[in-house]
Parts: sequence; structure tokens; C-alpha cells
Amino acid sequence: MSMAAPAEKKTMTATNTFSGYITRNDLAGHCKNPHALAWIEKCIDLCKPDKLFWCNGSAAERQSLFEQGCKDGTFIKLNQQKLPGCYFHRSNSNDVARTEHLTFICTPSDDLVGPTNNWMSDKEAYARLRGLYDGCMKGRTMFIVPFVMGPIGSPLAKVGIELTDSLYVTVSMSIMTRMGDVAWKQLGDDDEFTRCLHSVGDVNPDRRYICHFPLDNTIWSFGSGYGGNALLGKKCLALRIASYLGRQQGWMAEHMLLLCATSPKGQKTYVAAAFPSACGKTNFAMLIPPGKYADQGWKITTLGDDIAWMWVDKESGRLRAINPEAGYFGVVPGTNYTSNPNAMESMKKDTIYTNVGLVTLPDGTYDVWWEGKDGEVPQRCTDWQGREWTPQIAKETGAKAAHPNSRFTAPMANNPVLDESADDPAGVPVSAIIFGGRRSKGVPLIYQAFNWMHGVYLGFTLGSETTAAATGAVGVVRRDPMAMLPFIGYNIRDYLVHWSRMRKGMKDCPRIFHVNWFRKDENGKFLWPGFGENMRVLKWIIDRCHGGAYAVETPIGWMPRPGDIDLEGLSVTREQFEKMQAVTPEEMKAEIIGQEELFLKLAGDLPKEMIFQRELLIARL
Ligand code: OXD
Ligand code: MN
Repeated sequence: MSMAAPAEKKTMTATNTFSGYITRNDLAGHCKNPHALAWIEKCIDLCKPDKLFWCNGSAAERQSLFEQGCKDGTFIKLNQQKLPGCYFHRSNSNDVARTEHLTFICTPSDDLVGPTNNWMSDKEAYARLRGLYDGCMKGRTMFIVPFVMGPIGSPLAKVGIELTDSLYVTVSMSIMTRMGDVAWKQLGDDDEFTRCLHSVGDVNPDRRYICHFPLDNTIWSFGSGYGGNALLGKKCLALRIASYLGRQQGWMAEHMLLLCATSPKGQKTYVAAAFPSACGKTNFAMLIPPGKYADQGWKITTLGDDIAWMWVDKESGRLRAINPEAGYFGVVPGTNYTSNPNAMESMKKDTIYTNVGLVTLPDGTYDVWWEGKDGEVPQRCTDWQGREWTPQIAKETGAKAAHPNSRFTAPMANNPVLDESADDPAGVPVSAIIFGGRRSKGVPLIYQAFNWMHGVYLGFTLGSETTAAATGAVGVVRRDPMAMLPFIGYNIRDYLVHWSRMRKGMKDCPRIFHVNWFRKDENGKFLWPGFGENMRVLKWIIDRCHGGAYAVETPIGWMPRPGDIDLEGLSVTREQFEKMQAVTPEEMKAEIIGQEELFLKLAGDLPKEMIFQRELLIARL
């Protein structure tokens, strides 16, 4: 896909500046796109809302929705001197993370979705969910939320319309996407938009379905208000549906942060990195170069912290990327002025805090608290479930004030280090792709793939210990290809082939790397300090991209020698660094055997390149 102007055939619909409740009779007067109108009418017939709310995406609208939410109990206003424009939200305690076992790709045949997705026949899914949606909005309001994923005017930007009965979802979408009138302008008279229908239903896990219909560009989500299940522009559209569309249209939707490193000489290097959920993408995307690097003039700026859409620019033959989102939906616990000062600054204003601890201040207003926040631990607060929490209760019962997957939702414009190209429809050229997982043993801090195909293999076999971002056991190694296991919207076989094919269009392809910030010693202590110090590893990566750093060939890939990564000023010794990089033949064998389950799961469906790469690795051992 080249950088052409957006399709000319679109006729621009007049700007609609209205926001507020409308009647069914008013709908046609507001919705000028006939395809959208017909679809909204159908959804109204099905869900039977009492009221309709037309969103225009303005700041005044967001403010009035917050106020309405404070009245109906959706939000609690936080102390506006301390946290201007910030609100607290508590979700149902059964609804605090993505529910992968209730997430389906719905197509006529299961071969389209492959072995890594839950499949439901599209007919069955429509029938089952139609039954649930029937009358589900009686007594409620249906919010009509048009949005754009991607900078306006980008050749990759996609329009979606979400119909939801959740005020929380509506306001969150106004932060996380380019929401409102702008979407109608981008859409024009086209019928190419993702039809997103959402209801919280009765928030019952037995009646919870997150269903994707890639062949119909449609998402139906029922029974959950959790961001990853309910903000349908994010995981559902920007990853699952977009990955499918990307394969059809020759581009990629990936679970990747996107950052720019600017050298003291002003050279910009754009880096994309895929880490599984809650493995530090937000921290890495907002990294602050430590003392010496900052003094020298190194700067890191953020384009995105979760999702990248990438295509090959025909003229330059380079991979370019945009971040389709407009906000951050970040994990709160553990975030502080040491781990991520830029995230702390980003959530100082105009932010929704979900499922953190709530502190009552002496004047009766509220503040938020979470495990790992700077400053003093409060004497008491209300925990994420609304129960009393004190340090003593925590000691006795292990109760957390904030849920481990509690989140902040903040506009990206709040980020002090937002990259100047974050809104550029032309995107940025990607020089490096990094894959990384959370691995306490056996996986080195950093190495580089021999070439693109070897890099695809590293991404494919990516393993990580599970976190609280999804329901289920925490801390077991799970293979998470390209950190996309829960997000590939079609057959992984075709996804891997697509990765290989993308290489064909590139004259100069990004270098691919593998990192592991989480290796531990025999006593369970992290070997690498991480956070800002990851700059040292990033510097080697950048130098490798520009032909400026040395590496030695090892069986698993190119590795820096101890002297090639700057350790000056760190308490890490050369010997400790060698320990972090060392992989014994036993560990390598264990890793290869650990990949067996993935290979068996995909047996018969696996592109031969992945099998060859594994054989080559074994041969090198
Ligand atoms: C997220 C996730 O919320 O990956 O970004 O779960
Ligand atoms: Mn994510």
C-alpha cells in the first residue's frame, strides 16, 4: 500500500456538531450515511433501548457524560485540585480482565480461524447473541459512538461505529480513539466501517461473548464492560479484525508499541516491539534515558504503547507504521515515578482510573492509590471491590487495594514525550522490531535474529509467563506467537505466511531482536535493572540497525559481547552480564522442547519455514 491520498470517491458528509439525546425519528436527520443508518435502525429494533444518545466527540460532551456518570454511579469524581478532569470507576468484580475463553472468531468454517482461536459458526453466533441482545437495552440508553482508528487521512485509518449501553465505554472510547464527527467525515458515504454492537447485559460470565465476524467486518460483544472486551476499537477491531483485513489488503496489525529514539546528532530511529500483555510495553514506550544518555542528548518519544499497523511503502520499500489508538489503557499497579514517570504525568489529568484503591481525603474528596505508588501507604482506603482496606488487612489476608489489572485510561496528548509524528497519517519508517517475553530462566537479555525469516521464527516461538491481563493462572510459560496469540483474527498458518510474504515488498527490512528483561538469579532476584536502563540495550539495537555495533555469531543469533553493551554506572558487573546472556546447551534444549507443544498444536498447519528454522537451530547446537 503506497501513501496515496484517501480514496477520492468519498463525498464529505456535512459536519455534525450536535451532541445529546435524540429520538428515533431524529435519527435520519443526524445520520447521513445510509449504510450506517440502516444498520443502527436494525440494532435499535433488536436491543430496544429507551433512549438514544448521539455522540459528536467534543470536550463539552465528554464533560457532560462524566457529570451524568457521577449522578448514576458510573463514576466518582476525584479531587479536582490534585487530579483535574479525573474520575474513578469500579467494574463488576467478575469483569476485570479479558476473557479469552469467551472470545470467539465466527466464520462459516473452523479452518478460517485455525487452532489458536475459539471458533463458533457465524450462523450460530448470530442466533445465540441475537437472543441475548433482544430487548437488552430496555430501560437503558444506546450511545451511538462513531470513531476512527489511526490518524485522520491515513491510508490505513479505519472507521468503526460502536453502539453501546455503557456510559463508561462511551467516555473511554472518546479517550482511546478519534471519536465523533471526525469519523463521519472520514467515512463519507462508504459502507466500509466496522459494525460494533456492545451491551453489558447483566454482566454475567455465563452470558458473556466477545464475537468477531471478520467476513462481515462486525463485532458483537455481550456481558462485559472490561476495556479489552468492551472498547471495541481496541483489541477487537485494531487487532483481531484488523489482522484479518491486513492479510486481505497487504498490511499488518500487530500487538506492538512504537517509539522513536533520537540520537544526540538528531538521527531518528523508529522501533516497534511486541511483548505480551502486561510485560512492560507502556514502560518501554515511555522510557526515559538514564543520566548519561540524557546528558548526551538521547531522547525517547512515544508513538504508541500497544498496537501498531504497518505497511510497506511502495516508493521507499520500507515498512511504515502508525498507532491506531489515541490514548493509553495502561496497567496501574507498579507504576510510579521510578518505573514510568511519563505514565505518571500522563494520568495526572483527564484520566479514568478503573479498579484502583479509593482514598477519602480529610475534606471528603477522593484520591486514588495502588500498590507500588510513590509516597506513603494510606492508613485506610476502599479497595477495588468497595471493601475496607488497611495495611493490616493486607498483611493478614494478602488483599490488594488495587486489582493487579487495574487500569488508567488517558489521552495520548497527556504524554510529555509524545512523538511529533504520533498524528502523522504517513506514519514512520520502522528500523527494528523487538520481540520480548517475561522469562525467569534460560533466555538471554538480548540477541538479534540472523535475518527476517529467523526473526519470524523468534516471534512465532515467543514464550512468556502469564500475567493478570487475562483471566486464568498467572506465572506459567505460555507460547504467545508475536504476542498475538489472543489477537490473531484468523488462522495462524496464514498469519505466519503473511509475515513471510510481507518481506517480499521490502527493499530494506527492519532488523529483528529478542529481549528478556525478566531473567532471575538463583535467589529469584532480577538480574537486569530494567526500566530506564533498558536504554543501554536499545542503544545496541539502534547501532546494529545503522551498522555501528559489533556482535558475535552464536547458535541462537547475533549477540553483543560483554563490552558491547554499556554497563558504566550500573551495579551490573561484566560477569553478571555474561550470566544474563549465557545459555547452556541444556537450557537451549529445554527451550526447543518447550516449543514442542506449539509445534504439535499447529502440526499439519505449520508453514514449512518454521520447521526449517527449528531444524537449523538444532543443527547449530
Ligand atoms: C491490553 C492487553 O490491555 O494486552 O493491552 O490486555
Ligand atoms: Mn495489549
